Amino acid sequence: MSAMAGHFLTIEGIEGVGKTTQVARLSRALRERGIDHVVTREPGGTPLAEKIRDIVLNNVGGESLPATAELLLMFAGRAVHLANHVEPNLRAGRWVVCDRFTDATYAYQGGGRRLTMDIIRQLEVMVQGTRRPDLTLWLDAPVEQALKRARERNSGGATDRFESERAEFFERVREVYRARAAAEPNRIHVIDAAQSADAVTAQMLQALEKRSWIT
Ligand code: Z5A
Repeated sequence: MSAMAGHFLTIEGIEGVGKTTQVARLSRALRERGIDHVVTREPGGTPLAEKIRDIVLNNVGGESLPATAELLLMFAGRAVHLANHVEPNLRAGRWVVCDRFTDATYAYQGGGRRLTMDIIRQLEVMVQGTRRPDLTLWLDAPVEQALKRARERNSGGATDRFESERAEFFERVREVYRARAAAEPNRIHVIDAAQSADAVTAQMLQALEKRSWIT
């Protein structure tokens, strides 16, 4: 990373845990401190990658999407997002705050869909080279609590391919996040997302202060 490069910060967690809420709050806190940054998400983040997101999340014409195709589409979108948005912004010295990244692939396609972790690792190297997040904030809360938040938010609305999964699926997803956080404690910072939104924001800002990224 050059001296000018920005920080690559990713936010992870299961469905409904509060990522979207917290990314908006974090962005506000960075703006107040005059930190130049972009907020983005995966799958998606550029016009082309958002088209791929639409294919992955919504049942196009009701046709089934095999788990292997889902995995490849996640990495196809990521290749586009990295080349056209993430890397140029980091090079320009901006922070990139990304709602989900490759930890989600390990958690959802590896844990949830039970695809082989080694294949995910190979795709990660192929698509990202050595690019990894500088810091990942894993918002963790019990599955029931997170799904309750998601249900209340969605009430009456349509569900996507992941939202219709059962609690056991999200328990497997959470377990992979937990294992990855234990294996990489310097990169993955665990945030107790069962608390109030204000308390979660405070923990996130403390994690950045601890690294002297903000004061
Ligand atoms: N996916 C994948 O499989 N593989 C990959 O590699 C990648 C992604 C990158 C993207 O869906 C799906 O793609 C995702 C995994 C998969 N699916 N799932 N599950 P998405 O981006 O549309 O959805 P999401 O990432 O799951 O996020 P979400 O459902 O939008 O939830 P959230 O962003 O974590 O939560 P929220 O919208 O901020 O909050 C939910 C509700 O709770 C809302 O009403 C809030 O006001 C409320 N809330 C938030 N925080 C609190 C607290 N602290 N207390 C009380 N209430 C709260």
